[in-house]
Amino acid sequence: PGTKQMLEEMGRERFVEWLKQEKKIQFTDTTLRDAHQSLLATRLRTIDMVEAAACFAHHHAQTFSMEVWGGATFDVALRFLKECPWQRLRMIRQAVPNILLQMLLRGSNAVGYKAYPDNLIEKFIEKAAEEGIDVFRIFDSLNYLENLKVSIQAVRKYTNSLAEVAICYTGDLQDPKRSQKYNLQYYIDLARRIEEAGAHILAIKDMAGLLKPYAAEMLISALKEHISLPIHLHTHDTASVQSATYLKAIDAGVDVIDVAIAALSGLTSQPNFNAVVAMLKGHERENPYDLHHLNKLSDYWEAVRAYYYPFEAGLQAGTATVYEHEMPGGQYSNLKAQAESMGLEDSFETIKENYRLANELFGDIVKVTPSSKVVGDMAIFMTSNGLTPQDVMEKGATLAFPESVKQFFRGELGQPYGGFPQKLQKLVLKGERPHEKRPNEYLPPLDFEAEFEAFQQKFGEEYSFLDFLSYCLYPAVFEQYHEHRSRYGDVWYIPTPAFYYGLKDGEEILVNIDEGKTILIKKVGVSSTVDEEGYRMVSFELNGQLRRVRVRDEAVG
Ligand code: PYR
Repeated sequence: PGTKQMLEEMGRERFVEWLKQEKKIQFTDTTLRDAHQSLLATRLRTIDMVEAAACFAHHHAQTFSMEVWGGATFDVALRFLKECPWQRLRMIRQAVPNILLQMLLRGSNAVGYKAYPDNLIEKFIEKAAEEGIDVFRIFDSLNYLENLKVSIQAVRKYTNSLAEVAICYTGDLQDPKRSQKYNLQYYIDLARRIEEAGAHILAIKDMAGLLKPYAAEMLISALKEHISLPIHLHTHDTASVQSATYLKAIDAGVDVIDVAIAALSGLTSQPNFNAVVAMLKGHERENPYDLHHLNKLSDYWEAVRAYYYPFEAGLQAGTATVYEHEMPGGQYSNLKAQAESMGLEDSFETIKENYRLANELFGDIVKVTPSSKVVGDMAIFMTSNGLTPQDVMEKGATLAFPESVKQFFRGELGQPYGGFPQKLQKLVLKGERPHEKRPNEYLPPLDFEAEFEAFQQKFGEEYSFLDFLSYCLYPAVFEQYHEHRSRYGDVWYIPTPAFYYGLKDGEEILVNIDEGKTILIKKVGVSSTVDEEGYRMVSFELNGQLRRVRVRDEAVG
């Protein structure tokens, strides 16, 4: 049996005991979530995932879990791919009946960027578990435990799934200066409090790839000594030494590690699954895998990755500058794109340096979604206005700080460890009073019955309660998704090259529109003229029959 059946049969407590005493190192495959979030701007489409997921689950059934949902994938599915994230989860669950499915949950921010009402967080967790999530990896972008408690309790109370609670790793345990604030004692104390709060598993979330091999040995050994939870290690291979970190962590007793299939691994993604399996050959904790088959799966992903080339993050080789700026793997490419869109592409080196300086100004905070965006926005603000940290402190009273910076200092993300730097907080807030409690406490609960009814009246009864939850998290994005869907119907089954680049004249594609139902589309051509309303006629053959449709030419104003 796979881990899914084991959890169901054993129940949570016995399953956790099994995991702790299991000698073989356990693997989480992140290919369908963090790997493409960190390499391809989260753009991987469901159609490219499902068969590969089934094939992986069939051939590598000893895998601990597959991370397939949450983080940025929820937003991107609706916003850019015009896909329903819940449908994706359901399809993956069908394809993977045997392995635990895992998601990344941003605690009080769910899968968004701001705090939501507690009862929305609880309902989201309950429904995500019903639709297939077995492991909730819950983190807070400031390691603020108060922001995690509602999620931990919801997993325990409303589901049979596992609450895996993450400590975000930052700084450098080996550097006396960088470990003044985030030292071994900090991590041990936080881990103890996480254990007391009811976590089933502890995750170390090294979102920027800062945990070097000897620091990992130090950290995992200390945690194993002080807490009794199984430990799951997550990292990004930005500097390209993280397989060594895994080896040291495995020797120190870590229970599970995160890896991605070779073709979607490395650099800002997770370490290479295939290579880590090969590295552990002969190790006393080896968990044997069919490496040849993992390599074949990687060939599939290499071919699929080519469809997504416009979204490539562009990093060519490992970079140790990450130890200076500490930018998370998923942020690097986004910040670069943000800089380019503002005409600052030549200033990216300055932005990275300002990122480091902004973090210092903020009192050295944990940087991961959404706190990393605050630091990124401040770095861009400093760069575009030519401000040094000294300028910020001297002219702060007259500066219009970015909105995300104001939200941070108002306490809308929670309370940073060690508190806010008070002088800067006053300069940013200009007399406004900050929150002192967790941000969700200020939000009234949702009235699900009344609001779901209003939602269906607005969008139609074909939308379910799950769609309603998408709407609650992302109202404007959902509205655009609905508009797109009203015009074009479901688009998830369009093959990716056709979805992103359209068809060439004469090109034919086979589309699976439903189980066992296939249509053949051949593009014939497009009229050379645009009518007075800005439309062109597109001719195509549908299963051999000539059809014509009027399509708006978006290039015409
Ligand atoms: C996310 O929140 O999306 C991360 O990957 C940290």
